[in-house]
Amino acid sequence: MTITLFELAGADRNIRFAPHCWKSKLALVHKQLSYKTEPVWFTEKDKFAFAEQPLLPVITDGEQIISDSWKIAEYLEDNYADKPRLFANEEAKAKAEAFHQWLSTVLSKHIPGILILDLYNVIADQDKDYFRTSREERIGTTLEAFAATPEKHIKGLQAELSTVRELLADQDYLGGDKPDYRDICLLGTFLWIATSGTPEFLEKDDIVYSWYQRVLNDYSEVIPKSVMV
Ligand SMILES: N[C@@H](CCC(=O)N[C@@H](CS)C(=O)NCC(=O)O)C(=O)O
Repeated sequence: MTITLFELAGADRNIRFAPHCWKSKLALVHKQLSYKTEPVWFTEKDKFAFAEQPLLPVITDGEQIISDSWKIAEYLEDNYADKPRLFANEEAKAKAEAFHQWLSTVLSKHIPGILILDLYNVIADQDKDYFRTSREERIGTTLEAFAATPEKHIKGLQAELSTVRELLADQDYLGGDKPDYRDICLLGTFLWIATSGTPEFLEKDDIVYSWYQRVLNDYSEVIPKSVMV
């Protein structure tokens, strides 16, 4: 049975930028599962109406329908326990959940200011009104005003990464000597920036940059050529 991953796509349906969708795709690759993807524009929510909620990623696996990147990671881990682990044990899972939460609520707040206008240019024409209206309501200003100082947001992101730097000081991966779901979550977040059109957001002498090159190579089978350096 093939798993299908429904994920957000750009005007060019080969462009996939959504961070939570990246997390699920990377989790599928990590677990060496075969899958196909179904690209979805923001205004094509009818394509996954069966999931009875409006956000992506969604996966289907036979009769199973799972929404939400964290629930998808748990599902894949529980149902494909003989495949490479996303969480080495319960302690690693608890750490990954806390990290996932930190990424979504703390690190990610620096990111829209870096990429929101680039992303607007990448998405389908039929999505632009929906994207502008929903995002301007969320940020309380125009996309153009919000995107006026990307350098400030890049600096904020780099400063926020100090806790990641501490972890990487004496290990190659957030998971230890091999990647786990924490590495996948951070890589998915970085791919959001890189695939939206801002490939350079880390200093080359940053230990996080070295980690980024390492995981890009580890998951290279799904990394767009434009992101590989
Ligand atoms: N907590 C959810 C968040 C999902 C989410 O925010 N998905 C975004 C894409 S990354 C989405 O579907 N946006 C569609 C929209 O804003 O209409 C998860 O981890 O999967």
